[in-house]
This record gives sequence, structure tokens and C-alpha cells, in this order.
Amino acid sequence: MGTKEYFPGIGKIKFEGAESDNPLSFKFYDPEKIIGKKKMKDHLRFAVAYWHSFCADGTDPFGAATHLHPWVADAKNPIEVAEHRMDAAFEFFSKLGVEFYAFHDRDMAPEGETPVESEKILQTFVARAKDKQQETGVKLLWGTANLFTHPRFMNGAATNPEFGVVALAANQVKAAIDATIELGGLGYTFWGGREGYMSILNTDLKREKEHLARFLISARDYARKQGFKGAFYIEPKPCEPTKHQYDRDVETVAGFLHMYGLDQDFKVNIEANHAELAGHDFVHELETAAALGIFGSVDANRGEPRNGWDTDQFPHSYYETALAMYTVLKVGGFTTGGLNFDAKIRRNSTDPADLFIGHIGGMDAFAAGLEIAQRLIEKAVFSSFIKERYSSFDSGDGARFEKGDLSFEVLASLGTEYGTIGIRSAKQELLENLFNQQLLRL
Ligand code: XLS
Ligand code: CA
Ligand code: CA
Repeated sequence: MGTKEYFPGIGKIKFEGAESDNPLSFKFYDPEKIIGKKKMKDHLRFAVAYWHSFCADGTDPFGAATHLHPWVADAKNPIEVAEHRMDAAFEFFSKLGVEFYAFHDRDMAPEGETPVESEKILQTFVARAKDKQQETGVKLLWGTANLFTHPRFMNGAATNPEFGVVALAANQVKAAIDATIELGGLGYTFWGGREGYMSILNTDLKREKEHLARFLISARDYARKQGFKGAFYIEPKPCEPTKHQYDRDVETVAGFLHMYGLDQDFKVNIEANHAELAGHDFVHELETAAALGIFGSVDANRGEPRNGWDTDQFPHSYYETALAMYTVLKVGGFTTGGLNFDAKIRRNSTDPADLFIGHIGGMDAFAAGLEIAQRLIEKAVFSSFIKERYSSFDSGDGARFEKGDLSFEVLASLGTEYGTIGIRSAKQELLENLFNQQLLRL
């Protein structure tokens, strides 16, 4: 199986260190290096996104495909394209040296004429992927269903105003859950593709949100019944393709999960670009998820701050990756989750090597971020400052307040005793300088 080589002339990518001039080598990602108590690769748990790397072809609203993939060119029909694509994908995962990948059902298997036929095709490709996983040791981080490309989903999937579409969406999700279980997936993701609306004039918002909850509850129950032990993720995004997406951001999703009793099974898959679209820092979304106990996995990419859309570029800011990894370390690291490169090379990056180079840059950025974050933890650069900043709650009335032992009247009466208080520097500039001091010590 898979005799043809799709990335000829490119071998296994190795760590060569920061001084190397070889663009096809890692400068900072040294998988076996121990950081704290774990190997770098076990902290970072990198995954490649099947859709951007092997299905996207550079098409944009203004122009035709620029990425003329050999796995498309050398195939006679859509099934053969999908077979060759899978060969190319696993060759790429192995050469890059990632441990995981993530996929939508339709990335891997073309849709058939009927739902029954589509499921059969998917099962064939799942069997093939299972062999490939065994052959290469690459594992599935999470699976998902594409509920946004087909025209039937133009008004949403679980939130579609037509019941028949909701049922078809369930049919597809059931097959994708079965596929994820069969492939030993550690997670199953729900990104609310078109779960949202464009105009309130044609939308019953309350009913749609209730339908979304009902759909997720029954999908969860089904998956658990089938023995799925992994995590369910909701991936927040504020807009695009709809104007108002229901899963706006981490805080919104947390409220929704609590309201419907889904918070034990569901966590969030946080995408950097989506955080930016929501007007948040990536690290704000990570910290919020950590604080609310729903930190799950990460879609590692970046947006373009001067564009208002989801550009899905490869991450490259060490500042951002260091901040992100700092939160990941503080929360105790990934369990089922990892860093999935939901990122695509630019339309005008057309060399086969560019796909490697994009991933290498992202992996190096997170490896460097991890090293910086570990140093911030070891040196307790911020934690000691923050501990001291809140120390008035550690004992006395402050501690009684935290425990809920003070009535509001008592709390208010205590206020009279404090007089003028509160002018204490928050030292932001100092802390920013300390951050930069560690950042440049790679
Ligand atoms: C789109 C999303 C999507 C999910 C998986 O904006 O990022 O790719 O990650 O459906
Ligand atoms: Ca994503
Ligand atoms: Ca995205």
C-alpha cells in the first residue's frame, strides 16, 4: 500500500538546532529533550489537520486552485483521489514526525449518492486509515463531521429550521463518531460550522439553541453507549460563515454546557484565530477554559490582525506561543488534547516543501514557547508576584470572605475600617520586561 512517494527528495525532518541553515530541519523542536518532567513531544502533542494540508488547494473567492497536488493529478476518480491523498497524508505525518492527526469525515472519504452509501465509503477509508496508523504509529487526536460544505447545511445542521436536515446531520455525526471510535480517536470535535444565523428576521434563536443542546446530548449518549471514552470538544468561533455563531467564545460555551449539564463530558478546543475574531487574546481563551475546568485541546494557528477573517496561518510569534504554553503548563498539560495545526500555507506558497516549512515553523514556535514557559514556571517569575498580590485573602477577613463566611452587611461595615486603600502598583511594565528577559534566553 502506498508505494508512490508524494514528497520525493524530502526525508525525515530532524532537529539540527538554531544554527542550522537547513529550512527542512527543526531549530528548536527536539522531540526527546526533557523539559520539566516530560519529553518535548509529550508536552506538545502535535497534530496535522487533514483538511488544510491535503484537501485545500489554494482556491479563494477570487481565484482558482494554485496547489496542484500530485495525489489529485494522478488519480482517475474521487475514490482514487482519496486513496492517494491518504497515502500522501501518512507519508507527510511520518516524515514530519508528528504523533497525531485530525480529520473530518469528508476530508478522508468522498460523499456517496445516499447517506447509506456515504457511510459505506467512510468505513472503507477508516479501515485503510487504521492500517496506515498501525504501519506508521501515527494516532488520531480527534475526528469530526463536516456539517457545513454540503448545500443542505446552508441554514445550519443541528440548528437547521428543517427537522429532516437535523436528522441527516445526526446520521453523519453517528458515522463520524463510529469512525473516531474505530480509529482509537482521543477526542471528538463539534465545531458549529453554520450553527448560527445571518438575520434575526427569519430566526427563532431560542429554539435553535435548544435544538443544538438536544443534538449534543443525544450524540454524547450515543458515543458513550458505544464505549467512547475520549473527550468531546466544542470549538468556539464568533462568526464566519454565519454572522452570529452560537458557540461564540469559551465563556459563552461554558455557560451553555453548564445550562444543559454537558460540562462533565465536553471541553473546549480553542483556536487562536477564532479567539482573535472574538476580540480576545488567544491566552485569554486558554486561561478562561482553565479557570472554568473545560480546557481540552488547541487548534494552533494565527490570524492576521488587520484582516477580519479566519486566515488560518501557521503560528510564528514566540511571544504568543510562550504565553500559551505557560497556561498549558499551569493547567497541568494536555491529557486527551494536543496542538493541532489548523493552519494552511498561503495560496502563493506553491512548492511541495512549503507544507513542511509551514509546519516546521509552527512546531519550532511552540517548542521555543514551551522552553520559555518552563523557565517562567521554574523561576516563578509571575506566580510569586500574583500570590503576593492577592495575599489579603489568605487570612483574616479576606479568607472569611472567600469562604462565604461574611454577610454583605459585615463586609460593608468592614469597609469603613479600611479608609484610603488600593493604591498599590500592578507593575505591568516590570512584568512585561521580565517576560521579555526570559523570552530572549533561548
Ligand atoms: C473552521 C474550523 C474547523 C474546525 C473543524 O473555522 O476551524 O476547521 O476546526 O471543523
Ligand atoms: Ca479549528
Ligand atoms: Ca479557523
